Amino acid sequence: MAKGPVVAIVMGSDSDLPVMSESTKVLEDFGVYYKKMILSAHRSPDDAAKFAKTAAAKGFKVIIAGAGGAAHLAGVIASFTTLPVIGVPMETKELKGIDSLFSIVQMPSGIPVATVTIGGTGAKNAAILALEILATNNKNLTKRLEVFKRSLAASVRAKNKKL
Ligand code: RP5
Repeated sequence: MAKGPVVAIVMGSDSDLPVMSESTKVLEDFGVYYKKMILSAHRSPDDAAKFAKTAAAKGFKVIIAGAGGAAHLAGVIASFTTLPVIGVPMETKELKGIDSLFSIVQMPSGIPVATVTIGGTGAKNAAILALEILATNNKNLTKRLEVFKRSLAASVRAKNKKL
């Protein structure tokens, strides 16, 4: 794995940080370098575009983008890069994150964003998906993901045994 950060975790606001820390926890567990940034498609669009245009040249391999409400960050970033972009819809007070989910998932033909579920589970799964993308080129990471999947099966079996 490269020494610099290979996963970029971007979010629309510092209010997204508690949810997006579910992504950082997973990457830290796997020892994968990441960089987190606050960038807004609406409040700092020039900075978001600049980041997206230069991300590949900086060595990033995958981008995770979390945003809520009219959540355009992942889509705007995807429009400026060929790197895979994973979108995490934030839960919102008014519409419970359905607004964020629909904003992220309904991309036009040609500009995909891999959209995960709303909230913390989505942020966690976004990191696992990022690891799976990186693992296509990294046998060591593949093995560690296999161990992780076996641990999930073991935990289900343990719960079943307890019933
Ligand atoms: C979005 O608006 C952010 O991603 C955040 O989820 C939401 C609310 O932002 P704040 O008003 O808390 O800064 O752009």
